[in-house]
Amino acid sequence: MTTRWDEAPPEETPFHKPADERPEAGLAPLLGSALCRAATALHGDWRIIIDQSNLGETNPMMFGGVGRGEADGPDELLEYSFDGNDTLSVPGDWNTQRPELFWYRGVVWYRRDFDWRRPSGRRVYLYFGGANFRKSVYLNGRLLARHSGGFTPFNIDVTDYLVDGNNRLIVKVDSRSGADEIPTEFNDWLNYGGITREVLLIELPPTFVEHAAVQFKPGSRDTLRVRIRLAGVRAAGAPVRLEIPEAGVSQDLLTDADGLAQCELRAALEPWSPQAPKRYRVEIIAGEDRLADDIGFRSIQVAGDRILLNGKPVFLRGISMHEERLAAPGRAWGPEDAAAAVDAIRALGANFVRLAHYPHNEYMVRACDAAGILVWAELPVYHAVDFGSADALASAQRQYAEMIARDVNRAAVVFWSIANETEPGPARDAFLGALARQVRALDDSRLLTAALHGNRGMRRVGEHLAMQIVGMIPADAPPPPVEIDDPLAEQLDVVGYNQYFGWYTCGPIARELRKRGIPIREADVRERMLAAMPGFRYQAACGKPIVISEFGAEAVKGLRGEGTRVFSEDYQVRVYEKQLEMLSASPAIRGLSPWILKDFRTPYRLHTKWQQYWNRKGLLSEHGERKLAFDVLASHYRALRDGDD
Ligand code: GCB
Repeated sequence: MTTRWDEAPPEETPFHKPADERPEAGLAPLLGSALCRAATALHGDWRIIIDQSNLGETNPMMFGGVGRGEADGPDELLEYSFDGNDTLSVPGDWNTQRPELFWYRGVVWYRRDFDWRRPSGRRVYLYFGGANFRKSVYLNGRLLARHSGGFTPFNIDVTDYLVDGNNRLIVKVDSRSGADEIPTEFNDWLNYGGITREVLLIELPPTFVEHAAVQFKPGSRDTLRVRIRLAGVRAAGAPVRLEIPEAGVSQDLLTDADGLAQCELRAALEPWSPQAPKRYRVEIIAGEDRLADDIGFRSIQVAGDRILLNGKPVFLRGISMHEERLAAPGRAWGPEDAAAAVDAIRALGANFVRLAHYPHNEYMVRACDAAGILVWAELPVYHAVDFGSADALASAQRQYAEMIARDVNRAAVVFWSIANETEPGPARDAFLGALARQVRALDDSRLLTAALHGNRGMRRVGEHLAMQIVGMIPADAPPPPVEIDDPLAEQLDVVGYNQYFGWYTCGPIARELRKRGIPIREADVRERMLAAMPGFRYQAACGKPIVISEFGAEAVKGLRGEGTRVFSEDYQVRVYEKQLEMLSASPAIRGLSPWILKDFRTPYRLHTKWQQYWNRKGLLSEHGERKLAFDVLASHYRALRDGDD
């Protein structure tokens, strides 16, 4: 190794660090409706270097000189080069593009050259739809910005850093998150690395619409709440106009000195709903800038333990999904992947999808908006986050703000979920309390929810079953109610609840009984559990509506089996049948999003025969083929739909 580690970056190295060390240093406020703007996409093959030891930024013989490009000639020793053969397609995860990167967690450097003529008097934003996880963005040799978080967009005002002719963009992507991040490194899904979403150059006039939120005022179906922020405003009184031509709306507004214009106005608008996902073309005009987006309007509220959509009770016939392609490996992105997912959701007869466990790409949310599919959106506050960490909270709050800024105008999004399966305790309660307050302050027009952990409720019912098996209580003693006892429920509008009766609940009972000298096979406990499930009742959670945000069982496509054979399609069917019977009997349950639409990749599933690093709870196989349980859920939803939509 000839590299000198002690060598300081030479003076002339155009390596420049933003003085600001925050993880989101150098970013411009997020552009709203970015996908609706004319843009130059920087897609296609980008040159890459895999930097497993994370040397690039610190070693001057390597990337200390990112701006210089390649060596001057054959005599200059630089121990890096982008000019080999290695490329990755952007947008795209790296795991499924190169076999050596399948399990890789670490740093990859991306380089993309592009031609640009500096337009005079116009601003230029470099917009990333999402890249996992920590990024540093260099343009023409300068480190312009950092961002962390794998699933939300960010943008940089690059106006002053572009040159006429060739420009060189280098992005460092480190797919590792960290103990004080959201999510942490421990997740039951493969956390694909790379620049997984769009990269756009967006040209803007000097004064432009930075963001606009146009939705019904909460609870109303005839009054719009409008909030428009212009960038480039120097003094109060900048004019901006809102038009919804189809509804005859034309409203002139003036900004304050910060560029903010807001109002409420009455409008006769046909509401958006799953049956009729009506969207209007909404135009915002500010000087030379004209931003148009298709926006639907609806109200979503709770009344007691009911969920009201446009004032009428709605039952959420849903499904959960990860952001993976349906019939090909890897992360989903773009209109085609979204259309395929929407087709599968519709084939189930669903009107609702839980986009788990992180913000999915904007194309998916827009496709749901167009198709009339209600959306549960969530942030990966997943399991054991370091709830005492101020950094983790700051990260969650920033990522939530980015998701809301991106999706605030999507009528389909009815839930903001703040957490999945977290354990109650002072630190967790304080963390999620702060997050809940922030989300409500940013957007009070959606319902706040979280997927609570069913482990304690399941354990109590399991203990009852065990006592029946050993004869401590009569066989016909009614089971205790499934109690949702997490104090977080009080802070939510709708209580999400994950439970796995019929799957995870049986082994622990059999093992515990055997430990106490009672010889029983797991198969027998499974049979007892399936027989008992239709009798389980869910206790109302603080009188609020409940959505069963997960249930399921694993099955390998094509594996058939008698009785309770785990991983067989037949047993998955049995669990679905009993779950649906059980859940239909508790009136406070106002929706379901079983786990999960499609088998998904995960480092957690180590059964080398049946799982092979796939979580097999999909109703579709990893190749997108239907398992038998798909039809069980579809016919249940068809029956529920009669008379509805
Ligand atoms: C859960 C988690 C989800 C897992 C699922 C499972 O409760 O929320 O991320 O993948 O269970 O399959 O165990």
